[in-house]
Amino acid sequence: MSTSGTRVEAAAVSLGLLLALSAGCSRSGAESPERLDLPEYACVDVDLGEAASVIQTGSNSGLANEFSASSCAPQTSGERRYLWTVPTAGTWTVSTAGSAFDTVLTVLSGTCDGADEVVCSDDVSGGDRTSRVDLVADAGATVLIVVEGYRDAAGEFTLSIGRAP
Ligand SMILES: [Ca+2]
Repeated sequence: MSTSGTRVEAAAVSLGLLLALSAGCSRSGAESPERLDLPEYACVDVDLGEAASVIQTGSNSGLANEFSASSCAPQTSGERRYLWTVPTAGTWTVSTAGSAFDTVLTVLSGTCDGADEVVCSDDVSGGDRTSRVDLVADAGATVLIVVEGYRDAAGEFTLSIGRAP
């Protein structure tokens, strides 16, 4: 009886592993191109998928100003937009620490045409003009992350996402 119980358990474990692997494969295989082709995410520059740790460098220099809806600061600069799917429930920190200019960071839920601001940040402090937000989210939630400059500020930036400390 205990032998049979062990077999069942082992079978269940490997089935679970197979399911997890195939789900992971289909997600990553479909990811960037297909998702960005969806009209509701046409504004997205980079699909970050379900990454649990992100460090992306980018630049908003010379880009068109297509988004000016952040409630944190006035912006006329161009922006970069990221799509990110929250990998596990909890509190996540999104930051532009290390950026070379005065950034504004906005996290929105919804699609490109109907996005609602969840949280935004202009300056971390009076002496630190980069931006940082903490986001409490459920697993699987999809958010748009917009990095831009205060007024017309532009340059090289770093976007980081990770578990809140
Ligand atoms: Ca700022």
